[in-house]
Amino acid sequence: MKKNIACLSVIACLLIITPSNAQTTDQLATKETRNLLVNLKILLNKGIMFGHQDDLAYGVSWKYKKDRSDIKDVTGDYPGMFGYELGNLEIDRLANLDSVPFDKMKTYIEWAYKKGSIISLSWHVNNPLTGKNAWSLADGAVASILPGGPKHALFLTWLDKLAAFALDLKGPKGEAVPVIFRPYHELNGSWFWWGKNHCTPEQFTQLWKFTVAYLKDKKNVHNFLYAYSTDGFSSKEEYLERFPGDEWVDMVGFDFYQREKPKDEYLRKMEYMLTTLEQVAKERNKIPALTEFGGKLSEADWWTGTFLKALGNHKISYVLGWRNAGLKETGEMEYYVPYKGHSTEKDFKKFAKESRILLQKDVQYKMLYE
Ligand code: BMA
Repeated sequence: MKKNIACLSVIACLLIITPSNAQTTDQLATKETRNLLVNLKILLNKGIMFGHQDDLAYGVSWKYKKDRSDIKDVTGDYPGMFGYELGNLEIDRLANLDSVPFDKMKTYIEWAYKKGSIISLSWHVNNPLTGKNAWSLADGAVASILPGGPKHALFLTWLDKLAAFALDLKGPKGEAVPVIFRPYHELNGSWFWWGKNHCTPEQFTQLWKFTVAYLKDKKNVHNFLYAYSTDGFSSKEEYLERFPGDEWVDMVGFDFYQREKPKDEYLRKMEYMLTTLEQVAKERNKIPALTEFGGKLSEADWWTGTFLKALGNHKISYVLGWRNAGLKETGEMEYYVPYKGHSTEKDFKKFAKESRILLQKDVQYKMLYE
């Protein structure tokens, strides 16, 4: 009898922790997607994946060179995590708002998956009400696309295109490539049409839920984990004000750039936000991540002198450095990770050698999708 009970409890334990039982937002998430969620949780105890937006597409002084990456140029290895951006897919452009062709993006994503890195997709989606870009502000844009709204049908066609792209991402065995989808980001700011001053918390959460439900239930997209990602915040209440609910979110994160902030202020804010984020993640059984960052790269030791200190002993899944756009048409220089010859190159190498900073080779053998 006792033996039977022991047996049963072992079986029960196994059932609890098997990936097939992972609590993904999407109950029908693919095996690889469920495995990813379980493995991300385990990996929290090992280190932080280093990510870079548009890494394989271009760097500060180059564009579309096979296998090139500013991170690889500097460290000899690729990022453990890659970010790509879908804005303009919904209006049938061949390239996204930062000129990355979607067919190339697809090959970068499939390559990253094959190499064992993880992938996140953001979506600076155009304003469905004004027909202009994501920064085109109009009160009522969110309301207009909710069920019953005048732009609802149009927005569904945009989600259809997003779904088609997601379903077309394939691994070597024909399996769908798991992706962390991070829509409607920086939602507590007001610079995007879905931002704080342009819709109520209820409208925002409705938008979130209907997007997720439509993708998984109507379009059969089962390779998404969903990331809720704010901008910087100053209280837990602010962070959670527009949180759609535990059953609609897999990951929690925030975007934060140092810009002109003095080091002390940056460190203080990061410490507060990462602590709060970890608390939220723990309470709600979610995976925490720094979903975008950028630092003061005029300081030669920024990586070990500031960023590593900001990360402290926090257990977060990944940090995503934004894009190395280089010199833009506006005359502005934009980059967030070093390139060969940059003044922080040496310090970045030191940073990347830290055992808990994970590049591609460090995550590869963790087999995050198995
Ligand atoms: C911003 C800038 C823009 C870019 C946008 C979307 O932070 O990098 O140049 O168009 O992100 O990627």
